[in-house]
Amino acid sequence: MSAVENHQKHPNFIVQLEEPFNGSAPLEFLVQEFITANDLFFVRNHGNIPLIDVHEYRLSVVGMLRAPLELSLDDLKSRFPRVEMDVTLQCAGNRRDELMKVSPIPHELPWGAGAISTARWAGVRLRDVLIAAGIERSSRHIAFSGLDTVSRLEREFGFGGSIPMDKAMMPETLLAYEMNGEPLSPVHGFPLRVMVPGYIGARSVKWLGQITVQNEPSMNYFQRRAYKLFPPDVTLDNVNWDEGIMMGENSLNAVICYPFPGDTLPAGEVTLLGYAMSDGRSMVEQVQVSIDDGMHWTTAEFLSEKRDLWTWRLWQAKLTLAPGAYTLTARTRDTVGNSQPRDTQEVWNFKGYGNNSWHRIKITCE
Ligand SMILES: Nc1nc2c(c(=O)[nH]1)N[C@H]1C(S)=C(S)[C@@H](COP(=O)(O)O)O[C@H]1N2
Ligand SMILES: [Mo]
Repeated sequence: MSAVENHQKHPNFIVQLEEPFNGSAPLEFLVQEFITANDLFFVRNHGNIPLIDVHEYRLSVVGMLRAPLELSLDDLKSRFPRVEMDVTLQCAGNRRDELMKVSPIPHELPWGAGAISTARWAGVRLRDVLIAAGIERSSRHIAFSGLDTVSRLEREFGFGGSIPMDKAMMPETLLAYEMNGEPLSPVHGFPLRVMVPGYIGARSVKWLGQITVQNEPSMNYFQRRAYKLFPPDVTLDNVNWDEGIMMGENSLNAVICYPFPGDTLPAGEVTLLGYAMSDGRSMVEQVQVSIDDGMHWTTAEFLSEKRDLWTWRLWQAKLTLAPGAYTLTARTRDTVGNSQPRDTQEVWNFKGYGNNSWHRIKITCE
């Protein structure tokens, strides 16, 4: 069986890496539906895919709590109300390939713009579990660790990270056991994962084994070293890992999914398709496209009415193009008027995270 079949993915799924398994849908598949089908949902793994026996499975909730808990999946389902929510998950490495053209980014996966997908998640609210465990309101961070095995710095441990207590107590932050009406598949974190809407994907820890309430951010490699933002002059050779900003919220982003870079299309009316994603603080208000690098803009039309902080908005824009070569540019604005950085150079960082510069693709019309 191929890796794609083995992990229940679509025949057109693009495998970034087989071991550990990483991949994403072709962009034209991604913008077909508001909800991404499970077999097209991107996969980002740093280690193995643990096969967990749900009967043996226990989630431990420990740390600064009056009543630490050990919960089976059935305990979670029966003790806490079920909630369903549409959430778009975006990897911090989405659009890294454009940063790599500015300057090399060694040891990282060259994600295109497909490291983003949307699902309807079902699970319980993290806050309900923390309250049942007697959380102390003065505690500051909620740390998660996964039951997978990752090797870094000659050590083996589970992938982990943390979020601030305030975010953990928000009603949108879930412990999810279902994705689009099905139990999580092994690659997406069976039997339980965290779902932190509005935050980089890395905080949505899969195969969740432990939740720890503490005063400091997680000591896990993926909180302390990876997923930090550094200025452009910092490289692997001069980095001080104690500096850098731990990433939390996403950045406002817009992408053209159709046409594709390098396409040759008949001149005349061309319909662009794409997505726009909020930063988790204010909603996407408008998407615009330009053929003259931002001198003039055409406003795109949203393909659905739904507008919230946690999901993408799919859009289309019709342009009439005479024969010639074009650079198509897209950008979005949110309800408070924030927009995106104009140039990729501005956002370049040696780990290649958070690229939300204006998306540009080159096409030709004949
Ligand atoms: N345990 C564990 N959780 C994890 C990861 C991982 O490697 N191990 N990858 C993280 C990253 S970087 C992202 S972007 C999302 C991807 O979730 P998905 O594979 O369901 O798309 O899972 C996050 N949770
Ligand atoms: Mo990620």
